[in-house]
Amino acid sequence: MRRPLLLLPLLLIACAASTLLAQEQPSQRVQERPAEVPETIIARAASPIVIDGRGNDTAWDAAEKISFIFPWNDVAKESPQSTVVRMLYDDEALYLLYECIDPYIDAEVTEKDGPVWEEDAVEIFVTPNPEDITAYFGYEMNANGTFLDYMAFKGGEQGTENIHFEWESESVRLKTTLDGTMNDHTDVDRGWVVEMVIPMENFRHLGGRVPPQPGDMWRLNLNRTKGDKGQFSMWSDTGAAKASFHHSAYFGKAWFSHKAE
Ligand SMILES: [Ca+2]
Ligand SMILES: [Ca+2]
Ligand SMILES: [Ca+2]
Repeated sequence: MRRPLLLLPLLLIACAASTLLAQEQPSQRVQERPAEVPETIIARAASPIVIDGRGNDTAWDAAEKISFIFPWNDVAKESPQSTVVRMLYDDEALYLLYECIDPYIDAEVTEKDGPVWEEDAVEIFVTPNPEDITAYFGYEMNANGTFLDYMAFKGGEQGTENIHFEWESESVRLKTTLDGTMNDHTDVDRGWVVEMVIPMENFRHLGGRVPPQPGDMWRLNLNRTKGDKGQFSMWSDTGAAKASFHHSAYFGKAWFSHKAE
């Protein structure tokens, strides 16, 4: 009976020490925390997009090119694995194109909702409701086209408190293409592409206007995991001391364009 009482103070000390340790752990940041979040314009798709993992559809020419940043890596010392993302929309869907430079492509997860974030993967975190950006949808796609989808709540600097992995999107399609060899690091690859369409119906349930009207703004972030030999990178710096994508207060602002451009 006495043992728990004796252990309790020790446990409290241990907890206090670990809290202190967490506070004192140095930041891994190499960039200043951002003063403002970035903004972009999502143009309307002016012509059909074939989801084949190739960005040669005419419609993509009108999309703004978003380059990723590396808040936690000194890319002057490490060769950066750069990413360019393009987005388009129409009344039916949001379209995404990720073009990833990558000398070492790795992706083994093939099961829907598997841990794709542990390998080469890209992501979009997005909410149509600018009034409450602590709740958002997450999509994570690895280099072999496997994806994970969820609703996340209470996104903060250390992560989220509550992710609903059981939520399932409907009729999402994506296709990846590789320029290199998968899971073979004896050679040097060039990269991979994800082309994806998310029907607008999947953005309901968190408030905001779905489908978006011209001039509406959604908060979102675009991310890339580091894979076996890469770096974490993203569009909007989450301001986190260590690599973390779930700090939704720092999601960028994406404005839906009035016209096909
Ligand atoms: Ca295409
Ligand atoms: Ca890689
Ligand atoms: Ca390879």
